[in-house]
Amino acid sequence: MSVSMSSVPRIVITGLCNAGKSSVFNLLLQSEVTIVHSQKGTTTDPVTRRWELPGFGPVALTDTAGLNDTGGLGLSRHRTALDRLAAADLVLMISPGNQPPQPRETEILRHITALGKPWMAVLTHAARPVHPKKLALLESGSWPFEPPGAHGPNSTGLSGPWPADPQNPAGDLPPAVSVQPRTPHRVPEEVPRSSSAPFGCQSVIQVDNPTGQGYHQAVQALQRFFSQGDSNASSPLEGLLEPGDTIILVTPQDSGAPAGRLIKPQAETLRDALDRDCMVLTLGVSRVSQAYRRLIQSGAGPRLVITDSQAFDLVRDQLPDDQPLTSFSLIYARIRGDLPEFYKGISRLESLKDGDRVLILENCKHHRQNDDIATRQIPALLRHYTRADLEFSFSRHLHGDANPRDYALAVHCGGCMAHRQEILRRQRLFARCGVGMTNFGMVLAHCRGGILDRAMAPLLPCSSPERRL
Ligand SMILES: Nc1nc2c(ncn2[C@@H]2O[C@H](COP(=O)(O)OP(=O)(O)O)[C@@H](O)[C@H]2O)c(=O)[nH]1
Ligand SMILES: [Mg+2]
Repeated sequence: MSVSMSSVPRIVITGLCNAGKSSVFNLLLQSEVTIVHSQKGTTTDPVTRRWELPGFGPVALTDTAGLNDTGGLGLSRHRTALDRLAAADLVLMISPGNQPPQPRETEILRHITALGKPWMAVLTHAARPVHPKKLALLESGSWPFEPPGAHGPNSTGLSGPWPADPQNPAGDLPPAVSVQPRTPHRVPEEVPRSSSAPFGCQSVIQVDNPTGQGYHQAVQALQRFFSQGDSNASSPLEGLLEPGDTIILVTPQDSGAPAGRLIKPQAETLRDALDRDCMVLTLGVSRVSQAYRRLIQSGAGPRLVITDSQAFDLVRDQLPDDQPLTSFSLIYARIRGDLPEFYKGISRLESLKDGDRVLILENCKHHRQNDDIATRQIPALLRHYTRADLEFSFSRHLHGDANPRDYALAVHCGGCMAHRQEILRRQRLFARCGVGMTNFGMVLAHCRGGILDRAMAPLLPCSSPERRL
C-alpha cells in the first residue's frame, strides 16, 4: 500500500553550516541524495525523501540549510528551514563532536525546545575525540535548558534575523582541527535520554560520516523513539473486542463523503475488526435500528456500535441506552493522542465567555465542504452550547509562532492522518500553558448528543476493568 508523505512521521535535520547535516541525511538514506561539501551554504532549499526506517516503516526525512547561513539568500533559507522545524515530529540536531558547542547551536536548541519538539543530538566526526566542553554539556544534560513554553514559542528570536556575534558575525563553526581533549579520548555509546517524555533530548548518537560508523545506533535510536509513542493502543480496536464479537459501523455516505471509497478511519477500523476475527455490519444511519433488532433476534447483540461523530444523536435515538456506543473520532483520539487529556479538556466549555478565542486544529488537507465540520459545524455548535460570542481561529499545522496562551480552548480533529507523536506534542504544549484541548468527536457527543460519558465508557479502562487500553 502506498503511504502519502503527509501521513508519515517527519524527521528534520538541522544544525550549523558544515556540521555534517547533508552527510547524515545521505548516511541514513544510504545514498548520495544531497551534495556534501565543505563550502558553506551548499544546501539551499530543504530536501525531503521518503525513508523506510528499518523495523518501523516509512518516515519523511528532511535536510535543511544551515541555520547560520546569512549570506545572499541565507535569511530566506533560514526561514524555510525554521518552517520545516515547526512541522517536525523529531529533530536531529547535527553537531561536530570534535568541536566546542557554539552559542548559535544553543540558540537552535532553545528554539527547538520552545517549540516543544523532541530532538536527538547527532555528533559527527566520531573518529575524533569528543570536545571536552561538548562532552561535559552532554554528560550533565544541560545542553540547552529551559522547559518548553518557559518564554513562549519563538522566544529565542530565531525566526528573525540572526543576532550578530561580534567575534564571529557569520556564526561559523571553527575550522575542523583536531582538539586536544582534557579528558581521555572516549566515544560514548549512544545514550538514550528521557525515554518517556516525547520532547527534549531523546538520545545522543555519534556518527562518522565517511566510514558510516554509527549508522546502526542511529537507526536503533530512531526505531526506539517512534515505537515509544505506540505503547498504548496502536490499532483502532485494540483491547475493545474479542474474536467472534459483532460490531456495527455507522458510516454515513453523504455528499461530503469521497466517491467510491470509505474514509481512512472507517476503512482502518473495518480492516482491524476483520483482522480480529469479528463480524462487522457496516451501514448508513437509516438502517441502525433495523440492524440492531435483527442482531438481538439472532441472539448476538453488537458488542459495540461505532458511528461517525456527526450522527451521534441520530444513532443514539435508534439504540437502547445500555448499548455501548462510541465514534470513530474518539477511537482515533485514543490511538493518536492522550484520550483522558482530551476528555478533561471538554470541561473548559462550561467557563467559555464572550470574546474567548478558540483554536480549531486539524491535521490533513481535506477539501472544505459547505457544511464543513471544522469551519462551520464545530464553531456553530460551540457558540450555541456556550451562548458566548466566541472568536475562532483555524490551523492545520501548529506553527512555531502559535502561542497557546492566546486561546481559551483548542479543539482537535480525530487526527487520523497524523502521527501520534505530533498530537501528543500539541496536547503537551497546550497543557503546559494551562489551556484545555479537546476533540471534535467529544464536542459533538457532548453538545449535540449529550452522551459524551456514554461514548467514552467503552474506551476508558475504569469503566470496564477487564479491557486493556
Ligand atoms: N571527517 C568527517 N568529515 C565529515 C563528517 N561529516 C561531514 N564531514 C565533512 O564536512 C563537510 C560538510 O559536510 P556537509 O554534510 O555538507 O555539511 P552541512 O553543511 O551541515 O550539510 C564535508 O566536507 C563533509 O565531507 C564526519 O563525520 N567526519
Ligand atoms: Mg548541507
